[in-house]
Amino acid sequence: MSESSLKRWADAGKITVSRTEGGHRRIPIAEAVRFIRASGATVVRPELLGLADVKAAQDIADDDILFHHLHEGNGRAARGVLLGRYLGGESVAALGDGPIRGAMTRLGELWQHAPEGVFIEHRATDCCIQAISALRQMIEPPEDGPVAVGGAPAGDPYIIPSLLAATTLAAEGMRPVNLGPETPVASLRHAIAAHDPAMVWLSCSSPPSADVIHGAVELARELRARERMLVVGGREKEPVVAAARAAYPVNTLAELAAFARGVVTAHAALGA
Ligand code: B12
Repeated sequence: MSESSLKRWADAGKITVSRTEGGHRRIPIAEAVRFIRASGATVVRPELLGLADVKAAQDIADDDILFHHLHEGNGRAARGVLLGRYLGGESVAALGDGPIRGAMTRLGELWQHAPEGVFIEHRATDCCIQAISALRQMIEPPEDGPVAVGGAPAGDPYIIPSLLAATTLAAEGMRPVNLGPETPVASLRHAIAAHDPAMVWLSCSSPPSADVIHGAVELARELRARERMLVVGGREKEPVVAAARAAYPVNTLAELAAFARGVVTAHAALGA
């Protein structure tokens, strides 16, 4: 687009800019990304946004492409696919529930068929974490958005699910504090005391121990008494949600996004 249209949109408030001391307009990357998604603009020269590896949308829509790049350990290409699809308008939740989950499931089956399967899976996991982290960095939730705190419980080493939950929440306007894998319930309590979150998430990918289940039951009760919610997701959430009746079971990131929208709306109404 031309410089003059850009200036016009900025002055009309369609793009939020700040001014340098010299009076020049400055557009934060997160704001540029928001505008591109909202307007359906095509990114012709991604390198100008510092996104050198972003691929043209038509080359990356096929979910096999992400699997292929992760399988080959090509982190730059995997990042380009995710960022390109996000800029093209797909939501973080849809990318997580769809191509990312699909690719990781296929990668997790390799060890049964090939001796080098574990090596490929571990390499792919690192590439995938880096790609999602790049996406996370492009999303700047509003400073007055409601806080969410969460992680995976003790004994659970899985990084990607909680990282995706945090990125999904940020995309919906919440400010996530992701404590990541192996987080004891006691540490979640410290984070809750420090941040007063509107929502707490627990991502369960490993079968939870009796201690984890007990801790989640207590935490869910405490949070409900304070009108806060504990949402529990992940492949191994069933034992936790069966015991913790005060917790909200959530199956997908799309559902989590819907929950977050409700929290953000309620928060805005309270602030207004
Ligand atoms: C990477 C990986 C590992 C890595 C993790 C690295 C790391 N630090 O993150 C390591 C090497 C540590 C590992 C270890 C093991 N693994 Co493993 N692993 C995987 C793999 C390939 C990918 C996991 C992943 O990140 N998936 C991507 C996420 C996004 O998908 P997801 O978990 O399904 O999450 C989705 C939903 O559940 C939901 N969700 C998740 N969390 C949350 C939270 C909230 C709040 C919400 C709303 C939603 C939500 O949203 C996500 C998107 O839709 C899976 C394969 C698979 N099917 O997932 C095997 C897999 C889970 N592992 C498996 C196994 C067997 C093991 C080990 C026992 C291997 C061993 N012998 O040591 C250990 C056990 C570790 C433990 N303590 O539990 C099996 C489990 C089989 C079973 N059901 O019993 C799988 C299925 C592989 C397979 N097909 O055999 N693993």
